[in-house]
Amino acid sequence: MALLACTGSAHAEDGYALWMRYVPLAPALAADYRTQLGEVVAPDQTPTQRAAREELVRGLTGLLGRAPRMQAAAAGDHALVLGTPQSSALIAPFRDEMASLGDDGYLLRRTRIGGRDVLLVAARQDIGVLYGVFHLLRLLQTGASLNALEVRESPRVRLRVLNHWDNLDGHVERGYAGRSLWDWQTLPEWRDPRYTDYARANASLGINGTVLNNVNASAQSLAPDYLAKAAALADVFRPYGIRVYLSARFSAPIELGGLKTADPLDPNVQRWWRDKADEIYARIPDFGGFLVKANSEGQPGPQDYGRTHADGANLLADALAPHGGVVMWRAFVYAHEVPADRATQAYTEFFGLDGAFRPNVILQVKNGPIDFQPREPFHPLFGAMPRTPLMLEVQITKEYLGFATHLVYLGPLFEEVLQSDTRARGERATVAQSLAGMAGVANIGSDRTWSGSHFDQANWYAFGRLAWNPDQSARDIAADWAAMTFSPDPEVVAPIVDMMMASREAVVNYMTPLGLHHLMARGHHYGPGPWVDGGPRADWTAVYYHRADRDGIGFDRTARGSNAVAQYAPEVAAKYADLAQVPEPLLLWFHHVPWDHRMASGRPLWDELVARYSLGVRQVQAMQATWASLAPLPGNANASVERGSAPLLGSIDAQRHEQVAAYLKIQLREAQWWRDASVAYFQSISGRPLPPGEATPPHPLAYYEALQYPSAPGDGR
Ligand code: GCW
Repeated sequence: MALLACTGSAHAEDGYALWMRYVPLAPALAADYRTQLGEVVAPDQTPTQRAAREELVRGLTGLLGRAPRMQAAAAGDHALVLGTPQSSALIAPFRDEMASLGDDGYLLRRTRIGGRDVLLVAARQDIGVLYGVFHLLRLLQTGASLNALEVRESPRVRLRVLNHWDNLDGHVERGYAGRSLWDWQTLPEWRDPRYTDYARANASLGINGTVLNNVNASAQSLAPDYLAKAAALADVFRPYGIRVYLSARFSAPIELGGLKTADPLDPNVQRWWRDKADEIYARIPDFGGFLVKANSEGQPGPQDYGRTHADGANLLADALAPHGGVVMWRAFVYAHEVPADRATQAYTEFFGLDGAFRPNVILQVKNGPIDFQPREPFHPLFGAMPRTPLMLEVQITKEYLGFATHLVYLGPLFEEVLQSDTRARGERATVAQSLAGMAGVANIGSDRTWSGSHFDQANWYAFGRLAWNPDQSARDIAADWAAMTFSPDPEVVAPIVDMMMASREAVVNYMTPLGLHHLMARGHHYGPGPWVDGGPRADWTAVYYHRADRDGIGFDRTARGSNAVAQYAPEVAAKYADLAQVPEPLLLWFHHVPWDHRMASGRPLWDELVARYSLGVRQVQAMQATWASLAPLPGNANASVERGSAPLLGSIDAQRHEQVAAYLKIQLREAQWWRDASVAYFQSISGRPLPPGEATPPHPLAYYEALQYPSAPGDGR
């Protein structure tokens, strides 16, 4: 309802509707679907049943041009039947064959019942029916055939969770999409309809959990007044299968409880957490549990008391266990007091704790060993903790990938880590195979587009789809998204998908090619800062990571250097440690390499590095050209807005086309800035001439070094 209200003609294509636009399909297709679907038989006794039914009505009305006929029982020749064995007599006969679907799975099937042509959206639980409705709507939105439809789906990953790094004052740490979506001031009384649309969007992907507050947590989030607010959000999300979780500050027993310690072995501390858990469950009976960042980047934790991470996690796990809650304990732990290579620290800290955690603890591990860089190798903890459930944490918000203004589709990045073969126990074992959960640091805020840009919606979308099934292809997901978000016309989808698929490599090239990492400006991470040195901690500087000198560049993580390679399974370690075998995209992650090292292209490393930076800029220009080819045809855009329908062949509506084009201009300017500043800096170190044909940066290095952006968005604080 809220969505319809908000997407009247005035806002027809402002991005608010996400991939759930439900604009009219081509008339012939719509007519065909109308006949095939016939009347709708759907229960409406529970909130989730009503959510499924309403979504279906909203979707069919929009896509097919008129509201479906709702019936109590199938009467006509064709019917679309929704339900579970409990809610529908028509579905009950399918009970046995749905046994293996699990609680969240569903079945879409074209079949005949009592002489009628029926399309079933069937599941064991109401939530599966809602997921099935979204799947069916996706098929219609992408123009798929419903003939002989037979889809069985169950999620491969149990916990599919967004992490909001939202502070209670509305600031979103590393957020580039406006302020926090949660209006703590007006909760719990006012339940903004936007919360419902947020839940719909997540349910459309199968996302089933949300951590409301920043991992750099305020203890205040656990205070009674904030729990009442969180409970109101939980009420809104519940029909959509989304559980609420909270980030817990480890020292909350001191700050809220007035205790003298937060020592996990102290009986008073244990009692405090048990009482707190009881209090939370009294308000939120299906509360998901806690997410914890401890003893990392200044956060309190068990090590403050000489205890281990397992002691800390188990403390909270014991408090939650009687209620069925879980602890998602983050492995993003490093300390600058420790002289070891930062890339090795999480593994060193945790791998010895395998088997020491309670069953309801899940270790949440970032995709790579440093920090959400444009490219990292997979984290060595994957495959190394057979007795501990692991969650993969990825960053949907683009802290290190150009914020919301750079068009970077993260599907290929997520896919790359998910398909990485850890060679655990010497056999093929991808990261995707063993996941207990996937967490995505959300890019969602108060911006009208939700995600800060139209294309950043694709990253939320891809995260959700991959969390459901981590073996899906990023390209296929992009194609679905583009069809639903812009137009199912193949002449629109194909170029957009190509552009999206190339975009991740482009950003790697113009920011951190060939395995370089963490070269962003200090603090806010906006723009290039390869010269960043000094300050409070070495592992927050760029020079710590690139180690460029007169002779060469790169971080030696072989046995001659930090030996981080030894944290991988032997086969993987051998590959990464060998200059002849290491994949070129990870070369400078693992090796310090002379400037004249011969690359696959035949060029010396120095020339290749400069060429990569320039290539990145050209790749953005190519995206611009593709986008320009999709410009609205004269007269078309307005017509489509007025009709509220899809744009005509080969074009995008003017409103969104214009904003994307403007953002691509920003991206090109900044890609050029990255290239010029980086080339100027590395040339000052290598002392080598630019390869023939490479333009000299327009400014001296000092100019780039002097640029300051104290008000860049999203900073941590
Ligand atoms: O990427 C870094 C960010 C911090 C963040 C931290 C983390 C929430 O720069 O802002 O803090 O990671 O993941 O804990």
